[in-house]
Amino acid sequence: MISRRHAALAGVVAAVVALGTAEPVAVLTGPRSAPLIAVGGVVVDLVPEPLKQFAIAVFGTYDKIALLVGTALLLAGFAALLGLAAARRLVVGLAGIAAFAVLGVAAALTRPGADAFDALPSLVGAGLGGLTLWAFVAGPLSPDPAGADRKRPGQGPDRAGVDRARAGQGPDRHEVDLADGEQAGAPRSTPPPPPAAAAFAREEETPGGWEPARHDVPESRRRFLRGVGLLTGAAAVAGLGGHWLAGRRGVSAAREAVTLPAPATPAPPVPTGADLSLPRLAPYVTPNREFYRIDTALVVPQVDPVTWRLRIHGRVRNPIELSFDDLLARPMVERYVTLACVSNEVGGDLIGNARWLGVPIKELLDEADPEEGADQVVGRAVDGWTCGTPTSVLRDGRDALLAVGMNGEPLPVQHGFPVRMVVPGLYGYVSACKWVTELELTSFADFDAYWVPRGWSAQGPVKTQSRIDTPRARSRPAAGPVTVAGVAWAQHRGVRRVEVRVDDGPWREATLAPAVSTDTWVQWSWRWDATPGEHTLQVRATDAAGETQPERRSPVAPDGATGWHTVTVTVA
Ligand SMILES: Nc1nc2c(c(=O)[nH]1)N[C@H]1C(S)=C(S)[C@@H](COP(=O)(O)O)O[C@H]1N2
Ligand SMILES: [Mo]
Repeated sequence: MISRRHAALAGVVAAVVALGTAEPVAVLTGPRSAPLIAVGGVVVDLVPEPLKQFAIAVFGTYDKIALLVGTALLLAGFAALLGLAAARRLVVGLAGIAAFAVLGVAAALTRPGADAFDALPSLVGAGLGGLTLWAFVAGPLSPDPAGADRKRPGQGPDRAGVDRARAGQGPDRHEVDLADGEQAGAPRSTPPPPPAAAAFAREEETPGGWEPARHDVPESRRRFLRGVGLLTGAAAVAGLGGHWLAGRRGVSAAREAVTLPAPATPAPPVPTGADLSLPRLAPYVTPNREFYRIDTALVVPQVDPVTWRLRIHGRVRNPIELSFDDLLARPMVERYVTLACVSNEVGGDLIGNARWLGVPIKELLDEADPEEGADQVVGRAVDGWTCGTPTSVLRDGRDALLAVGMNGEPLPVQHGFPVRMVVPGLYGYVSACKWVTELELTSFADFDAYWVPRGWSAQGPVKTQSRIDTPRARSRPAAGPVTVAGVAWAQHRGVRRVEVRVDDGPWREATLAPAVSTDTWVQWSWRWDATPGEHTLQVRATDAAGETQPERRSPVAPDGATGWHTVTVTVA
């Protein structure tokens, strides 16, 4: 009979085999069909909003890794329990694996755009995982294989021989084993258990109605442990290799092959002085690799520009379908636009400014000719994610783009390659569809985009905000003149004024750096004569319409945080 520790280990190894062997299969069927990713994707779509907020708050943009690691740990726990169950009744363990297979298959098949082949990784993985569990618990790799050990000790001639051979080694054999360096890989039996444990072991062993020959255990245990090592190693190789292969099937090569056309209308140059270039102050233009990333995709969608198509359809008189080349052939405009996430807390960094190259969405919509009443344009991504943008906003003349370029490069894959939406003045969740393949004209009454049923507002204009970047909270600037600086934004309206105050004193007007347009954030600075002691700095911005940020703190849900960014420093 297999011990509890071994049974739990067998369960975990079976799970590792299941997940590892599913990976190479997923190379053929697509990374989203791998069980962990498929189930993780469902979890992302299903977890209650507060939990997701918590995850973003705690793990920031590492929330996905946290989710996968958490899922893996949870799975390991379940697998150990399944191993224990299997030791009592194998069918129970196998049924547990089958249940996980059903979960994996269901998750993979319900992902947007899935086909029947997506069931394969879970099925193959579960099959091999089940086989592994059987082999360890009741099959040839069992630390106490049924075939051999269900015989009474001393029954067979070879067994008797072993018993005899070992009998002479005396009671100290175990200690010899443990002390002998040369025996590193050799069977190790633990010292005789204390009486209580022995009783427990005995109890575990009784249901079979037999007593194992103690001297046989090292033989079969060695086989068991070797099996554990070999199968774990093989599953790891299969898993990592499959993962690596899947990565090679990605679109980074296709991305590198893209040559962006020159813009018909280049972006206005960044005015001198727009970037104060202060340490710790966010640069006016955010480099691509530092640009925040927020999306629901557990694996970054790999969209081949050769097969990419954009359909503009729904309530339009002229449905349009465009290829990537069609898009690139159109006159491109280039614009600086600051993108912000609705989940950005006061003082947070889920915001960035980039130079985007793309085709005005307005021109495409004008050609498609929306019907009256089609007040919502639903951007739909390859991964099924959707956002709903007011048709009026997309047609009011602002630089809403179907973007292909970001800061002079094709869009990074994480940021939506080959094509995404960028709409000045709206939070990303209602406007910035990455990996976009459809623009569907509908109405707000008829369709709720991804985040709306999850408690977020259907309308998401960016709220006026300001942030202190320097000095940092809890820093210790020296007494004397201190440059207080940060960024402020009110995309498409523009920032009129930024004010700073110290310790609830009078508001002082900060100096605004120039900006390219009202669609980007602006840097501000204010010279503070800092006196020793603890001080609280606060900032607030007023937009071009004269509206000042409210002091009242409101949470990010349902339509963006409000409140004044406040930092406390100790002047030395
Ligand atoms: N396909 C897809 N596009 C998406 C999202 C998503 O989850 N899936 N998230 C949106 C949100 S909430 C934001 S804030 C922006 C962020 O864009 P970035 O990752 O390029 O900064 O993308 C938007 N586009
Ligand atoms: Mo967002």
